[in-house]
Amino acid sequence: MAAEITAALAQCPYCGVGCGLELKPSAEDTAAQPSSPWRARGDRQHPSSLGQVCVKGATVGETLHHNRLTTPLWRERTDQPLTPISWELAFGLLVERIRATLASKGPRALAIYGSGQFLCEDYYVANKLLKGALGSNNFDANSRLCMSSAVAGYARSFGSDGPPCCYDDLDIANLVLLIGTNTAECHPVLFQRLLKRKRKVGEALRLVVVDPRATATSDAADLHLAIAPGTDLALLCGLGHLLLSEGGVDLGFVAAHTEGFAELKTLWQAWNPERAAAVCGIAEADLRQLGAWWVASSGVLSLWSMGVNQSREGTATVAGICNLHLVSNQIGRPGAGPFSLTGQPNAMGGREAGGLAQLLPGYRSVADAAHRAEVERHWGFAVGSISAEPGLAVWDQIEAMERGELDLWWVAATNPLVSLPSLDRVRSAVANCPLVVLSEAYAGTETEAVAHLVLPAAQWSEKAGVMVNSERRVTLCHAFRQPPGQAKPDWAVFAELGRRLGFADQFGYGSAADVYEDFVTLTAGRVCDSSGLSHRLLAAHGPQQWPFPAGTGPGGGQARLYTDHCYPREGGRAHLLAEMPFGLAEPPCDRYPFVLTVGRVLGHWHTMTRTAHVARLVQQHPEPLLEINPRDAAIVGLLEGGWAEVRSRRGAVAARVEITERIRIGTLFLPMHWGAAQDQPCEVNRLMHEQACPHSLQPELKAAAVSLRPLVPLG
Ligand SMILES: Nc1nc2c(c(=O)[nH]1)N[C@H]1C(S)=C(S)[C@@H](COP(=O)(O)OP(=O)(O)OC[C@H]3O[C@@H](n4cnc5c(=O)[nH]c(N)nc54)[C@H](O)[C@@H]3O)O[C@H]1N2
Ligand SMILES: Nc1nc2c(c(=O)[nH]1)N[C@H]1C(S)=C(S)[C@@H](COP(=O)(O)OP(=O)(O)OC[C@H]3O[C@@H](n4cnc5c(=O)[nH]c(N)nc54)[C@H](O)[C@@H]3O)O[C@H]1N2
Ligand code: SF4
Ligand SMILES: [Mo]
Repeated sequence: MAAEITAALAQCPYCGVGCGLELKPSAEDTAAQPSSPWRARGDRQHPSSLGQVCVKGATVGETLHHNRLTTPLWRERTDQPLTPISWELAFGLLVERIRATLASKGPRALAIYGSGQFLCEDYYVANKLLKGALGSNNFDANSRLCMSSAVAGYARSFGSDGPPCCYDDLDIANLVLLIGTNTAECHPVLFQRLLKRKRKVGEALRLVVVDPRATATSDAADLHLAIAPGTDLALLCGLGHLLLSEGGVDLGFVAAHTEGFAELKTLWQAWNPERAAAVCGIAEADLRQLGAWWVASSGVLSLWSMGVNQSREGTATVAGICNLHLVSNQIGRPGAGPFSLTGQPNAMGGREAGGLAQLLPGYRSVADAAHRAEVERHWGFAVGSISAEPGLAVWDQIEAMERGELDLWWVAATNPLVSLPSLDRVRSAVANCPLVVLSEAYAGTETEAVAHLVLPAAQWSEKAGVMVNSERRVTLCHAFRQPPGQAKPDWAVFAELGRRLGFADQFGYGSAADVYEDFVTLTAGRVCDSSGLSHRLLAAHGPQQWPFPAGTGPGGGQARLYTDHCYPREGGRAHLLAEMPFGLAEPPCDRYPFVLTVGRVLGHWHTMTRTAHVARLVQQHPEPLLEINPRDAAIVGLLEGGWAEVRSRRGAVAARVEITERIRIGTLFLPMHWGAAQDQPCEVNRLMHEQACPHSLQPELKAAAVSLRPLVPLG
C-alpha cells in the first residue's frame, strides 16, 4: 500500500504552528525499498503556513524508520530484559490486571498519562475508555507541563478555553509583544512571517521581546526587556499602571464588556513604573517605551509560550495579559488580542477532546453534573458512570505512586522520565507502581527503562487522524506509510481494550473517521464547535478553522473568537482578575545563588527520539551547553568550553560551559533535550522542582535555584 502512494498531505508533527506538509517518497528507491526516507516540503495550499517550513519539518521524513518498536514487549520486573509477546497476550494481561484493580482498589488506582502529540482520535478514545467505561478521571497529558496555564487563564478571564486570534493577525498588528517565547527557534515559521513584515514596514511594526535571555527572537526586536526570571506579572502590572496614567484605558469598553475593573485599578495603581522596573531588573525608560507603544498602537497582539505558562503564577500571568487587552479594547478584532502559541502539534485538539484530568470533551468539565450527563448520554454509559471527582493531574499521579495507590500507570506518546520535574523522585515513585505500560514508537527511551509492558505505536505518517494548530485550524493527516511490524495506532489499542473489557458497542469503531465523527458530534453548541467537520470534508476541502458548526460550508469557519465581545460567562462579560505578583516559587538564596532556566533549541524536538536521528540537526546542536554571563563565570571560575557542576536542592548535573553576554547576570540556561539515553546526557530535570500554579497545576519548569562549581573535564 505505502509504496503506491506518491504524495500525501499532513500537518507537521512537531510544533503547534501546524504547518502543512506535502510528503513524497525519495524518487530513487520507492518501490524497491518502501521504508526509504520521505521528503517533506511545505504545502502551499495550507492556509496556516502557505508553503513555509522550518528545518525540523523539512527533515521529518528522515526520522520515521530508525529504531522502531515492532512488537509488544513484557517483563515481570524492571530488572529483567523485555521480551517480545503477542498482542493477544498483551491485551489479556491488561484486561486481567484492570479487572483485578477495579475489584480490589477501584478505578482511582488506574491512570493514563498521554500527550499533545496524540491525534484527536487517540485522545478521544483514551478518555472515553478511562473516564467513561472505567469511571476514573485520571487521564492527564503532558499539556499539563505546557499549555495548562493558558487553558486555565482563558477559562478564568473569558469563561472558556480557546485562543481567540489567528495567524493573519501577525500581518495586521502594529505592536507585537512576545513574552516568554523564543518564537524564532520554537515557532519558526510564524517568526519568519513576522520578520518578513518587519523588514518591509520597519517602524510601523514594533516587536517587543520579554525574556531573561537574548535569543534569536530578541535579536529582531525593537526592544528587549531582559527581566529577571519570574517577574512577568510585575511587568504587566507596571504596564497596566501606564495604561491608566497615559490614557490607554477604554472606559466605555470596560463598562460594557468586563467586570472587576475597580480591583484591578487598585492593584495597578500600586505598581508605578519605578517599582515594576526595579522588581523586573530593567530600565524604567524601557517599560515606559512599551507603555507608549501600546497606547499608540491600533493593533496590539501578545504572543506567549512557556516563559509565561511554566510558572507557579502562570495562570495569573495569562490573566494579566488578557486584562491589558481587555481594558485597552485590543481584542476581538483583526490584529489584536492575547494569543498563546501552542507547544505541541495537537495540544489544541487534546483540549477539545477533554484531554486533561479536569476536562470532558467539548471544553466540558468533570465537575459539572450537566456536562457529565451530556457526555454519558452521548457515550452510551449509565447515569453516574463518569466520576464527579476531578482526576489526578500528572504530579498527583506521581505522588499517588509514591503512596502505592496506583496499580496501573499507562504512559503514551510522552517521555516523562526526561520531561517531568524532580526526576529522581519520579523514578523512585514509578518503581512503586506494579504495572507501568508504555505506548511508544521508538525503542530505548528513558521511560522504557521503567516500563513492564511496552506497546509499539504506529505514529504520524502511519495512522490517519486529525490535528488542530494554535490558530484553531484543523488538518487531516493522511496515513501514507505502513506501520512497522505489529505497531498499532494508539486509538485502536484503547478501542480494542474497551471491547475486551465488555464495551463492544461503545468502542466498535471501524476507522479513525468513525472516531472523529463520534467526537465532533459532542462539540455541537460548544465554543469549540467542530460538528460540521469530518475526515471526508477535510480530505476534500483541506484544513478548516473552528468554530465550524454543522451546516458550515468549506472555508466558513471563524477566524477569531469573541468578535461581538460577548464572553461565555454568566452575564457575557469578561473577568478582569486582580492578582498580586509573588515571583518565583524557589528564589535564589546564598546557598543556591543562580536561577537556572530550561528551554529549547531550534533543531531538536523535546527528548530527541526523532531529531537525534537527523545528522544535520545533530551537527547543528552536538551537545547541551550551559549559558552563563561572563561576570558570573569569572566569579565562579568557569572557562569557556570547560565543565561545570550545576546543583539544586534535588541533585546535580554536569555540563559544558558557554560564556555569553546574552544571558542576564544571575541566570543560567540549559536545554531540556538531552535525557539519560543520549550519548552526552544532561538530565536537567533532576534539578527542577514540581511546585505548580494553583489554578493550572502546571509546574514551574522554567526556574530552579542552583549553585555552580567548576569540574575537571570528564574527558
Ligand atoms: N525547536 C523546537 N521547537 C519547539 C519545541 C521543541 O522541542 N523544539 N517544542 C514545542 C513545545 S511543546 C513548546 S511548549 C514550545 C515552547 O516554546 P517556547 O516557550 O518559545 O520555548 P522555551 O525555550 O521553552 O522557552 C521560551 C523562553 O522563555 C524564556 N524564559 C525563561 N524564564 C522566563 C521568565 O520568567 N519570563 C519570561 N518572559 N521568559 C522566560 C527562556 O529564556 C526561553 O527563551 O516550543 C514548541 N516548539
Ligand atoms: N525543565 C523543563 N522541562 C520541560 C519543559 C521545559 O521547558 N523545561 N517543557 C515541557 C513541555 S512544554 C513539554 S510539551 C514536555 C515534552 O516532553 P515529552 O512529551 O516527554 O517529549 P517528547 O520527546 O515529545 O515525547 C513524546 C514521545 O512520544 C513518542 N511518540 C511519537 N509519536 C507517537 C505516537 O503516535 N504514539 C505514541 N504512543 N508515541 C509516540 C516519541 O517517540 C517520544 O518518546 O516537556 C516538558 N518538560
Ligand atoms: S514551524 Fe513547527 S509546524 Fe512548521 S515546519 Fe517547523 S516544526 Fe513543523
Ligand atoms: Mo510543550
